[in-house]
Amino acid sequence: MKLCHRLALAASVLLVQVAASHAQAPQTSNAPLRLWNIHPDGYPVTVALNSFAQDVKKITDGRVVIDVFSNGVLGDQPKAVPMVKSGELEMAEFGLGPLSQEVKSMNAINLPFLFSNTEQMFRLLDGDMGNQFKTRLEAGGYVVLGWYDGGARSFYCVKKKLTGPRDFAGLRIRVQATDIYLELVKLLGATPVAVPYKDVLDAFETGKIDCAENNLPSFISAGHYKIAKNFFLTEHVITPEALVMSTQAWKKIAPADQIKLREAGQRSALLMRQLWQKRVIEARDIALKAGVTFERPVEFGAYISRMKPLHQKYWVDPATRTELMTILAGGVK
Ligand code: BDP
Repeated sequence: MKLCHRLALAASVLLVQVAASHAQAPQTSNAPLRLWNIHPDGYPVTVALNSFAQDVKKITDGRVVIDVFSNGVLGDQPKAVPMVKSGELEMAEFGLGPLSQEVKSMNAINLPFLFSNTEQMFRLLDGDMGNQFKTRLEAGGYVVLGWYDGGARSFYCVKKKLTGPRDFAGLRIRVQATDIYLELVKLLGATPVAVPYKDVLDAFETGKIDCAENNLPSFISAGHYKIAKNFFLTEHVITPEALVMSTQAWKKIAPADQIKLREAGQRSALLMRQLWQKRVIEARDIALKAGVTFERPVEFGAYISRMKPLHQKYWVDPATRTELMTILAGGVK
């Protein structure tokens, strides 16, 4: 075969291959959107995000493709939050604590001892108040596609068995690096130590901290239960999380697909909330089998009165007052 024929043949083979690969690949006009997630495979958040990504690909006929990056491989939460705001990262699922560092009015829903259960919280979030929060977050750089469940957070320690408010004195307690959590721990008479989520187990092992606080599913999935066997069911913060998209990235999505993304986001949130209920029960069983002991406060009055300065601060702040009034009108612990 002459050289020119061989070249023509090679070119046509290449063309067929390119055409075939195009037939398989989705016809996306944009690069896949990266979705940040701190949790491991199988965790309710991760399962819901994967289902969201599949749903979106299907209902947009492959125009919007989402790649879920779990286990915090794209970086820790405190770094990821501003990256979504600036548009460096397109999507994420965040806890409200870190998010309220960027959008201050979100602090209203993150205060301690506001809700008795998640139903109270979701009644507000799925209604007008949730929509007001969405507007504020959107102005701050985050489009909310779904309110996820962040569960009820409680304290747990390696050595100390907590049973009452006085037991907190002098303990070094790991918190997220957010104002409310830092303040909350100080008001209990302990020392807050801000440690990124992925480093908490290490901080326990090296003795940098005595205790931490989190929900039961994270207590298990992050392995904290292997070392901190004394659990104190304070449920001091009942909090939502949010599936968010960077406002910058959102503007590049066609309006018809934006509607589809919102619908898929809401479906994933409902799925996540269902999975969460189940996971809390499973997590408790795993903890009990591993020898974790559970204590429960006898009454909450002493804790709530210690939180007064914190509640006061956000009560007088115009950025949070209206939301706080709405929440209190909806039921207090
Ligand atoms: C987990 C939340 C995650 C927080 C983490 C923490 O899902 O958003 O970053 O707690 O305590 O339960 O840092």
